[in-house]
Amino acid sequence: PFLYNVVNHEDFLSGNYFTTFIDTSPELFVFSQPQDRGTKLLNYLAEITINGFEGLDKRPKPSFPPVRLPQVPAGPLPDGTKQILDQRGPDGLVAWIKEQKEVLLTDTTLRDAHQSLLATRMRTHDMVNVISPTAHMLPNLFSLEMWGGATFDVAYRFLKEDPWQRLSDLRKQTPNLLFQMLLRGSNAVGYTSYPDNVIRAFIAQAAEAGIDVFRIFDSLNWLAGMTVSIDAVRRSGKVAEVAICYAGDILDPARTKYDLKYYVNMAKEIEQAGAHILCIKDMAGLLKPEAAYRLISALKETVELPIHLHMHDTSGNGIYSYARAIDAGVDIVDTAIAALSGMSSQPSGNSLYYALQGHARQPKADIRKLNELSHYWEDVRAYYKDFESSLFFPNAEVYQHEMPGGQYSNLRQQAKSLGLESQWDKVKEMYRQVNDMFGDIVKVTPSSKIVGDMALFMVENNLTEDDIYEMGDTLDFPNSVVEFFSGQIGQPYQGFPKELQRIILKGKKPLRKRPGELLEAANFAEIRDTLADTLQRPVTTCDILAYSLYPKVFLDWANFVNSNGDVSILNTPTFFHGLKLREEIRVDIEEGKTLVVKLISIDDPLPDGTRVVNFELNGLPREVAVKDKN
Ligand code: 3PY
Ligand code: ZN
Repeated sequence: PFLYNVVNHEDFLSGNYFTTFIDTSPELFVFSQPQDRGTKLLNYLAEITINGFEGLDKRPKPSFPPVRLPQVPAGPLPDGTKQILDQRGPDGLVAWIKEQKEVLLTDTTLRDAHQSLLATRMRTHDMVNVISPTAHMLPNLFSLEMWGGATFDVAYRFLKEDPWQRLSDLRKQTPNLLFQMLLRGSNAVGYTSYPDNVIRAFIAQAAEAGIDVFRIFDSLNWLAGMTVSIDAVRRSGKVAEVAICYAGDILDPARTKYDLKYYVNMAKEIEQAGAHILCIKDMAGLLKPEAAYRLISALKETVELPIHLHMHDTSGNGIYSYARAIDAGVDIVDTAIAALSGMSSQPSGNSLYYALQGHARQPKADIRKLNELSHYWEDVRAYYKDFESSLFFPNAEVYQHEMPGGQYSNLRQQAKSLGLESQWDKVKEMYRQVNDMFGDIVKVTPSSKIVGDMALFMVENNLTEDDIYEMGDTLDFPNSVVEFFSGQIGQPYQGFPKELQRIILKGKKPLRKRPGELLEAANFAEIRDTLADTLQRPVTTCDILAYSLYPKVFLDWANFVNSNGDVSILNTPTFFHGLKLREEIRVDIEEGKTLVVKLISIDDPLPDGTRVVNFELNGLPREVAVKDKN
């Protein structure tokens, strides 16, 4: 009504007014239909109750005991690293890190842990419920890694929620801890190269929305793929943590490509490029304990930067490698809360705490609180049983296949969908063989996916390495492989294997430049216009950026929201399984506004397969018709 008063006012209509806010805010004039959030929510609940959640086997809604949510401790929220950054800036933060005697911890529970264990399916709802206790109970953390990597597109694509909203909801309740994200350099949070203006705008917006530490990597360890990001992070006043992805094995004299010298040189280049922190990103968990000691020792002698070590615990040796890295002086390590740690996830913070008992660098943490938080995550993890990865035991085979923690279950799923599940051992072997054919490359999103695609292609078509060289001219290689060899995700260290490149490109000339330099800049104004029609609400910069990265994924999500509303407010069992007969739920749609929804009955299908689902919404009967797809 307020807006209508403005636009109907006589002075406004005659142009006799002075506020520039109105002139410069066209979004004030985008009027959406009054939304009936209750109706939209019933649409979703009816659909899920009848047809189940896409991609999940439909089964009766399981019962879960109440989660053990820790109480927020009494007393004010303790200050943390966020205050240090805000008061002293990135350089002040770096100086502070170097003064710490104890090793610092980054907790990855909200990002990499569930990306690696639960196919990235953790919903904002379950994060927000525990964020205030976390902020109170773990004030000594260096940071919370809670955004980026695959969580961005999975939020829109599968969870039907807005990752920017997640960031904002978590930020509000965590004023004391640094928020950290994983940024794939010129691939941002996507799988392909984007124009420089998209990378810059994305970083500026993420910084504005609450990200403090940007862990930047390039999937081929190509520094040129990271320089735009480093510059943009520095301009935003935030912390540029620049990663070297760990590849090869510095303990194996036969693997000369990525030797200690390689890491030392790259660390120097990263320091010169303006990094605040150096990260060793061991995305597969290949850094053996003695290698960790030698690598960190050498880097400590080489650069002034604090060093942050990221590992996955696939082999089960993670804590041992961390302990050796800590002896060598590593400043920060990544751990997850016990209940979401281990295997393809990060080593457990709870275990590391005890592993370093009696050690001068034992991290500052309250172990009882870590355990309480772990109880919460143990209960919540049960909601996501359907997404559990298939890796149930420490698997030292990772030293052979070298697959990143986040890829293992994904590739296995892909193999299954191609009917290759019984040949999984062969796929793993082929993965390593493809790596060697490609010249022993760094394997992390997106380069790891390319190696995986080629391995599946070869197993599916029963091709050997010799076949590729002998009959490659007649083969239709996967798109991602062709893109890789044409230089579209960057240049690998020591270049492409020439013969294979010639075969795969079939005469096409590869790119030698940085792809971002050649891509046409995104036209944000045009995107804003495109989105205005679809969104039925003012278009935000976050929307424009999400669309720039993922046009189709974003539009699908926007259309979903138009029909179903904001489903992130549902509890997780209801989101995945709908309602049981006679079940009643309370849904807080906004502060002080609650919907009470009860499923009364489901009618038999009509001849066209439609069923009427009968609800009570705030005590009043409501019907929704749904096509039964079973
Ligand atoms: C990602 O890019 O999502 C990763 O987690 C890489 O390790
Ligand atoms: Zn990781």
